Amino acid sequence: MLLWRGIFNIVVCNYVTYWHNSRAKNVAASEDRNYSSPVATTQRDKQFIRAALKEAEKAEGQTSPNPAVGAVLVIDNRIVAKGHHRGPGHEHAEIECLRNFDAPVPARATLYVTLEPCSTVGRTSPCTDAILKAGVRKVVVGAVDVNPRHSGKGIAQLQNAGVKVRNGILAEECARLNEAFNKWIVTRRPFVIAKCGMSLDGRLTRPSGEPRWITGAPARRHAHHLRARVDAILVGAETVRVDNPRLTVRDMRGPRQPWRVVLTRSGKLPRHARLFSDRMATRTLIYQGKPLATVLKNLGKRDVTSVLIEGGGEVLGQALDARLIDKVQLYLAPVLTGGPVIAFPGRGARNAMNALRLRRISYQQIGQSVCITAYPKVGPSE
Ligand code: AOF
Ligand code: ZN
Repeated sequence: MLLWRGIFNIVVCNYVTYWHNSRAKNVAASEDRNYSSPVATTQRDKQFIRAALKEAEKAEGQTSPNPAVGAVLVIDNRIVAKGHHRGPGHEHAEIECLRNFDAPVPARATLYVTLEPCSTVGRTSPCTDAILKAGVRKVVVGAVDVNPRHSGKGIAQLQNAGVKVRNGILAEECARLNEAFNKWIVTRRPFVIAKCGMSLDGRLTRPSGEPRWITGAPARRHAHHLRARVDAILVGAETVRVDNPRLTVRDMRGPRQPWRVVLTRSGKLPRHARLFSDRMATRTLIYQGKPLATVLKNLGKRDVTSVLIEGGGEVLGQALDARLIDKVQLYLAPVLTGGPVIAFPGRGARNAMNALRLRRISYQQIGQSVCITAYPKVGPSE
């Protein structure tokens, strides 16, 4: 699995790099005569792709299994229309943007879009056709769509029809916005986030008789926001027995309730637990006696593009041992509990060389806790 994910990342990264390099030549060739200089063009492109990203973020976490995409139409350095994709079956960002403009598009207009326009019929018809039909002559793209159905084809189609295309503007930011979609659409496996609140000594619970929370309210609120962005939240049976969690999305914009997934070996689960008896009970799935990898594969088939593992330790340990984690979001509270309930037990790494190393690490203080987000390194050479 690790090897496969390594290959996936290398293929995608190399492909994107190759694409950017080959586009770089076209960028110079396709400069509009009116543009002052390549540096000014890039600055302006970044500025408007940033505006398109802001549009895309409006529906972040609500478009699954589609990506979040934003677009702006610019005439004479002014944004004249905006649009974003709202989810499956809804219009794509470019179409919404052009519809919002609602007038003939002059040849000097430029369409900025965070993701390469699609080129084949899906739930909606191809954006490339609509762009050409609208008379758009210049398109600036953030990231290539890694969806094999479109990847590179949309840009090629536009160029073949004489449209000037610049690509790879803020590509990393644009791709990061859809990190879950980008994995799922290529592998059909969900993007896995391991989340937990722990003591400084890596424990998940406090001594019995004390409040069960390790981290403070601000950190818990912060963590809660993650739920609104994923397609499924996964916990082990012991967490259901001990904590009786709701795993719902509360106090947030957008009504989407992620699947609630329970892993159990014995099948012995409290029937009256909230997950099985509240008004969201139909959003709970139970997997009995299945390895985590099999569960994830099955969830991927159900169009689950992202899974948040919320514990307990046993499931987190399994995910670590099987190298199924794509991102960690850990909250460390300034407390030392000691005791046996550790955050990632499992078999553990055989030696330091085999430990899961992290990269792109960010540290954020939230209340008295520190939130660490990071991504596993995919190969020994990184
Ligand atoms: C775009 N603009 O705003 C989005 C795109 O089933 P459909 O027709 O909605 O197509 C979904 C695919 O289109 C999706 O997997 C992704 O590759 C692309 N998404 N493309 O031009 C958009 N959301
Ligand atoms: Zn499209």
